[in-house]
Amino acid sequence: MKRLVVLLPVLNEAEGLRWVLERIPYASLEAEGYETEVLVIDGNSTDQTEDVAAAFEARFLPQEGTGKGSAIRYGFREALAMGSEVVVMLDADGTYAPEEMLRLLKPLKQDGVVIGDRLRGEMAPHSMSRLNYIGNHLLTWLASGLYGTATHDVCSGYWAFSRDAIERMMLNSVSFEIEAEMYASMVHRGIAFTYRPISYRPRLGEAKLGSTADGWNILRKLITRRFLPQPLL
Ligand SMILES: Nc1nc2c(ncn2[C@@H]2O[C@H](COP(=O)(O)OP(=O)(O)O)[C@@H](O)[C@H]2O)c(=O)[nH]1
Ligand SMILES: [Mg+2]
Repeated sequence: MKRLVVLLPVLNEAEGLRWVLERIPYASLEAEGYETEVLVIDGNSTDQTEDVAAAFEARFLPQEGTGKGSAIRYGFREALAMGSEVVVMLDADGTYAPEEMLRLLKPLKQDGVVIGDRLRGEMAPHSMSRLNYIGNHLLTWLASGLYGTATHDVCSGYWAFSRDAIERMMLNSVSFEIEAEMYASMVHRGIAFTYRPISYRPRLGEAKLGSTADGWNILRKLITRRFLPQPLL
């Protein structure tokens, strides 16, 4: 059996987290040879998020400070310490279907990464605002141009990683620029990645991403990492 950690970053996501935890396809994962553990990294939620994690017996760790990027980096360190061979990360807000994780796991290679592609997948009505839709396409197009290696969806929040890829990526993102930085790091480090279409639906609960400011932050990260391939530390 291969050890799989499902990594869920959460901030006041009680409703979405319940939705996700109810849908993790344990039986199909086991049939594919995975032994699955769920790791919830919390940005100090003030709602019932922790109770939901406890009800499903998921491992729950509060992060220091806040930020999705910091949460993911912390989650990677913990997942490696837990001996995981594969990590799947997805937002716990009801936008990404846990049932679809096998679409990412099946093509995953020993040292590669597979990313869920919302832009060529099945997007439910009202799952993305018009501004967000344009922003996602624009950032994806700019990223491909800047790095000379096509990305299909640079801000996707649904990824499957081999242990080897996690160990090789060099990251310091604090917030929502983490996915852009992972893309940049994969290009620079020669980590093989591929895309698979996934569905995307409207989130449950309240959005944490303030689209314009975060969009600029993502663009800045793409430009910085183009010329400064890794964090200075
Ligand atoms: N641990 C942690 N998770 C966060 C933080 N901010 C957002 N998240 C989680 O990251 C995921 C993506 O956030 P979301 O608001 O949906 O942003 P969007 O999908 O990029 O619009 C959700 O599961 C959030 O609960 C944070 O500061 N810390
Ligand atoms: Mg979301």
